Amino acid sequence: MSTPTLSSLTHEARRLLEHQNIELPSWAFGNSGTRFKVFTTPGTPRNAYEKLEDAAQVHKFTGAAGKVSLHIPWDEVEDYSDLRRHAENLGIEIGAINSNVFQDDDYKFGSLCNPDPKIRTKAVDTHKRCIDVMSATGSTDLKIWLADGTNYPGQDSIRERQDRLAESLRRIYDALGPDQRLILEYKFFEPATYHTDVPDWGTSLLHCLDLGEKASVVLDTGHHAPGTNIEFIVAQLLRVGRLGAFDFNSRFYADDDLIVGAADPFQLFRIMNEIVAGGALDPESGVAFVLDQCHNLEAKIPGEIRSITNVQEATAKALLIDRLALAEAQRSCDVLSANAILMDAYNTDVRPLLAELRESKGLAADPMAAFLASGHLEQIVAERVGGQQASWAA
Ligand code: PSV
Ligand code: MN
Ligand code: MN
Repeated sequence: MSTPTLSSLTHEARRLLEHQNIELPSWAFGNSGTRFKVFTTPGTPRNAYEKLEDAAQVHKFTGAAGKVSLHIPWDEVEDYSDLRRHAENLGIEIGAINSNVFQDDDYKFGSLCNPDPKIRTKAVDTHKRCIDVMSATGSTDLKIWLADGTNYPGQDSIRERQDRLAESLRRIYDALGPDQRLILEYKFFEPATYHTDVPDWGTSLLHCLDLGEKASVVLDTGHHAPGTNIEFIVAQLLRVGRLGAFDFNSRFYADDDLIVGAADPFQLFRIMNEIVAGGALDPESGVAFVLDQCHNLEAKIPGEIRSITNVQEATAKALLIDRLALAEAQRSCDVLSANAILMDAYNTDVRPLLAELRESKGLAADPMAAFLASGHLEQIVAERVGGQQASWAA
């Protein structure tokens, strides 16, 4: 494929690319690290307000990052309506509210699956508080990731824990407002090592189907065993209308939370191919595209800008696939042609096309260069002292 320009895109493909909106995690802007060390970065935000200000910079220069996920209580503030106003003044919105039921001593043996009913109620109540935060901030998504699981065979009943989970989720689900939904993330390991209570998309989907239409699965790209065909899961969940959100990131070994598209850009392209094929890029599709990353070594705002441009590149390539020719090759079982059509799109340099798209929206062609030249990094280093730690070390 010769180097494509904006006019190489169909009207619909251009519309989808222009309106692509990728949600940023507030915790990407805080200090984070590994279990060995959290390195502090000069200029790190000291509170949720400043995290939103940094997120707004990513949106200002990319035009494609208009929402921010919050994590409660990491982003605890006195007045959530005021935080919402702050976001609106910055030209962004509050996205998913992430519950935290993994940093309290009471949750040593689990939260929603804990054998003790009092602890389960405490965890349910935490989620009800998150629903209040959603109502105050205008957020529509309650995102649940649980650290629940066991380390040893026999430690607890796997089956009873599923029953407790179903009952706890039901209590949370019943507290949702009409325009709010519950999105349930899975992860096959960590911190529990023998079994986790929501290890895979099948378990998450079973609970979501049981709960009702306002429950969907969250697919975090870092939460699978090596070699897992993630695009198959995407296709399967889209088929049944239960892909609620992505947590995008990259992994080399475990749940590394590195910049999306850095470790395996081809995998990201294959995922975006299924997204485009399934019509899920449309903002009305109900699929939220969210980053779940930390920047331990690199600067945080530039790290998020690179992540957005990586997703845009994979998306543009997926939109350039000649779908009519692909369908024809697939129908006639022409294996090599079908594969070549996909690879042709993947091997296309879409950076000039995206630069053109940005300029057509009044943005700089190169968001990274424009941000670095803006002086924002120098300004926050001078103004902010004693930045906040983002998260646990995982
Ligand atoms: C822990 O694995 C985790 O990275 C999950 O992916 C959550 O989405 C995130 O933390 C925030 O709670
Ligand atoms: Mn995640
Ligand atoms: Mn994770």
